[in-house]
This record gives sequence, structure tokens and C-alpha cells, in this order.
Amino acid sequence: MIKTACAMLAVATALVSAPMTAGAAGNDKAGAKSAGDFGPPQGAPIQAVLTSPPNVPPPVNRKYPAKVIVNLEVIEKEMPISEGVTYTFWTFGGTVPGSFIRVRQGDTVEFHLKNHPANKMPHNIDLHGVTGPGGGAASSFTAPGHESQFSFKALNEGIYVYHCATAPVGMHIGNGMYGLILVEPPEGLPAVDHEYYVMQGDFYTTGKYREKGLQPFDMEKAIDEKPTYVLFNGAEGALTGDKALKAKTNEKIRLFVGNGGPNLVSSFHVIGAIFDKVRFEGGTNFQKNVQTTLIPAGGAAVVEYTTKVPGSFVMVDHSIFRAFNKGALAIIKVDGAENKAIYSGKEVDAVYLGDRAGPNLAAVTKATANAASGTLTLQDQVLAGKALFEGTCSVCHQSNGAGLPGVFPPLAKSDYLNADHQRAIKVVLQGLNGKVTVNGNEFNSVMPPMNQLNDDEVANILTYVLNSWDNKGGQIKSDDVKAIRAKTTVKASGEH
Ligand code: HEC
Ligand SMILES: [Cu+2]
Repeated sequence: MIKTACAMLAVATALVSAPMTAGAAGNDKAGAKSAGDFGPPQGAPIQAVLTSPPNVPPPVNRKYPAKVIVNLEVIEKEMPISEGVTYTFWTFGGTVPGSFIRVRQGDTVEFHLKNHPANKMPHNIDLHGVTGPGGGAASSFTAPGHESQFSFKALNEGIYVYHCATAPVGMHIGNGMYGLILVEPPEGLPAVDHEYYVMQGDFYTTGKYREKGLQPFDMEKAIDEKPTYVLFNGAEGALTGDKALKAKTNEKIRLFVGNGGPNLVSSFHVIGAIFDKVRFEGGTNFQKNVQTTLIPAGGAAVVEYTTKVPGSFVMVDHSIFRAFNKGALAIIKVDGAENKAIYSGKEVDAVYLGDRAGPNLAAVTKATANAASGTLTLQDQVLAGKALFEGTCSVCHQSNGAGLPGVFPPLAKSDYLNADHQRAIKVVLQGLNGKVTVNGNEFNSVMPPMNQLNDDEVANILTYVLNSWDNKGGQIKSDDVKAIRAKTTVKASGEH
């Protein structure tokens, strides 16, 4: 009885400061249970269910506060960051972002942090859902091969970022050490059809964007806040192709979207969708009918919307170069019957998805691996080139290479192309403008330089084009492109 009274008092105290925030946004139940201690843990201790992204643990579905045990292991490991590119990530639970943790407001969390014996670095954890100095960081400093333990009470409901806070902090976060913990309100969250876990992060490699091989962390780029990659869930293609998030029409989707940073603020947007409800900054209040929501570094939001029509819905950071040139692009694939009254148009794929429109870029990965081992074949190049052509060239020259009369010259059976392969490389790297005659037809337009492509990519694309659509065949090697690039003043993007 005495304990209950204490708990009530704590709730009452917490409520005293609540009305200001609650009233401001005018939301129905905002602030009602924003903070509170619901008394000591009851029942037997519960082992927390942790999930890897994009999965979210099932709702807590419990009527009382409990002691919840979280076992999380830090693992340093090399994983793909892009096609043919790997990076040594430091992870909470083996993934970027780290394992998703889900508890109930009032729970007492007993946290066990393990640091795998094969790791090289010490690590710790700072959970933004902790009330206490350092958010747990000071109590959780753990050397490789060791384990540390601390407890905290989840006083406030909300969605919170956790991250490593071991010096150099920026480097630990920059290597992927962040994740989300959801503290459910006592009554739980309203039921939806799908819950997904997505987290943005910026990455800094010494090599330029998509430069192949194992890429080390670049401290200087990190300090300058000039990321090589901006990614959802730690890798380019983590949520595209076969790995796209899935839903059916007329379903409710809830996205827990975090931003690990270390540097950038996200302008989170889903192309072709309007968010019915956003719990901005992960707080208790929500905003309705939102197009783009800001997610600060070290912050999160809960985004909800209902799918109405089928198609590929592209999730981006609307700081748009990050989406199309640094990887911040993911897909929600919605299946179901069309609803022409809501949307009459055609699928968005080629326009927005670029080289992500295909099922995946496996052919590019294979070509890269074979190039590294010296077994690259013409066929490898053709297949890789086909995947890349879809994203970079087909918008203008069309998927079948036919071009558009009077606007974009054909690459199919093109006398201009077949006459001079070196010139074709130059066209891709430097662009082309002014009068050109292709197959007897004159064009006088502008092709922008495509020098964001690396040497392999240009070689593969042109090899594909030369071996398609009645062209005369031939093979362009990566070194051919390198030589021409060296002679031109145009450098690849990312080179300084
Ligand atoms: C934004 C539209 C656009 C994109 C994207 C584009 N091109 Fe072009 N391309 C053009 C235009 C326009 C011309 C003709 C320029 C002129 O009139 O001077 C052209 C000319 C060419 C030519 C020489 C003429 C011919 O038909 O043989 C080649 C080869 C070529 N492009 C290859 C490519 C390749 C390969 C890619 C992808 C890496 C690509 N282009 C991407 C618009 C584009
Ligand atoms: Cu760390």
C-alpha cells in the first residue's frame, strides 16, 4: 500500500510539469502519462526480445511493470556498405543499426553489455531513454572479452536512440554504433498491420562513393562533415530490391525512424505518401498530414501512414543528393489492387529508383569480385552494365537503346558509337553538346557528364551497350576509362 502511494506521488509530481507541453500541440492524450514511476517490478524477470532491423519486437502486451533483462553484444565486423564495397562496422548485436529493444514504461531494465573477445576496441552504451548521468555510459564501459551490467527505470515513454559513447565518440557512432529503444506507454500502442525499424546514418570512407574493396574510416571527412555515404540501415541496398519493406494496399504501417548521425540531420520523406501521423522528435505529441519530417542526429520519430495504392514508395532523405548520390534510398513495396480514383498514373520505378529499380545489383557485385580475382569475363561486364544502364542512361536513351527522335540519339545500332570506342568513353565522362549526327539524323542537345560513375561502371555500361541492340560488339576495360579520365580535366566525383 505504501509503495503504491509512493508511485502515485511520483506520477502526480511528473504531471505538474506536463500541461504546458500537452496544451501546446492540442493532441488528445498528449502528456497524460508522459513520465512516471509505476512502482517496483512485479512478477518473474523477463528476457527482452531483441530484433535485427528492419524488424521490430512484438508489442509488450503487459499490464504491470516488470524487470526486463537485455543482453546485447558488441561485435566488430566487416560487412558490405555498397556493391563490392565493405567496411569494418562496430555494431550492437551484429547489425547497423543495432538490435531493437522494446520495453514498457515503468519497467526496470537490467542491461548486460558484452564486448566480444575478438573485438579490438572498448565500448559502452548511452541510452537516451535513461534518466541518469551519461545515460548508462559511465556504468557500461567494457573492454573486449568483458561484460558490464547496470539497471535503469524506463520513466518516460517514447522512442529513444542509444549509441556508443566511448572516445572518440564520433568514430564509434560513425562506425554504426547506434540503435533504438522503444518505451511503450502502459496501455501499449494502437495496433497496426506492419511495424518497421529504419535508421539513417552517415559514413566516411577514404575511398570515394562506390570505390571498391574494404574502405577504412576517414576521420578528416568525418570532422568536415562530408560523408561518402548516407544510408538507411547501414548499407546501400539494405532496403531495396528483394529486401524492400513490404505491405499490401489499405494497411497501416508504423515506421520507427531513427537517425544515428554522427553528423547529418535527416529530412525524412516517402515519395508518394503522406504521413497520417508523426510523433516528431519521438515525443508524445503528434502532427498530422506531414510530407517531410526532420529527424535530428541522435533523435527519432514514429511515422504512421495507410497504404492506399500499390507501387514502389521510395524513402529518402530529401536533402536529395544524399538519396541519389550517397545511397539514402529505401523502398516500401506495396502490393494490391489499383485504385484509379486515387491515382491513375503509372509506376514510378525508372524515374526515381535509378539503378535500384531492378531486383538488385548482384551482377555488379559479381563483376567487382571477378575483376578483383582477375577472372572478369565479357559476360560479367555485360550483366553488370545492364543493371547500371537502367539507372543512369535509360532515362534518356531508353531501356531498349532506341532514344527519342529529335531529342535523345539512339545507342542501338549507332554508327557514331561503333565508329570510335575511345570517343564514346569521353562522351560518358565529359558529356556531349552541339551538333552530332547519328544514323543520318542530326541532334543538337546536351548530355550532362556522367563522371560520377567510376572506371568499372563506365567500362561495364559501354561494354553492355556495345554488345546489345545490333551494335558491333567490343569490350571496354576499366583501364581504358582510367587512361581517358587521366587525360581529361574532369575528375571522378569525390576526388579532391
Ligand atoms: C540526361 C539525358 C542523358 C543521359 C542520362 C545520358 N545521355 Fe547520352 N546523350 C544524350 C544526348 C542529348 C546526346 C546527344 C548530345 C548532343 O546532341 O550533342 C547523347 C549522346 C550520347 C552518345 C553519342 C551519340 C550516340 O547515340 O551514339 C553516346 C555514346 C551516349 N550518349 C551514351 C550514354 C551513356 C552510356 C549514358 C549512361 C552512362 C548516357 N549516354 C546518359 C543524353 C543523355
Ligand atoms: Cu563503441
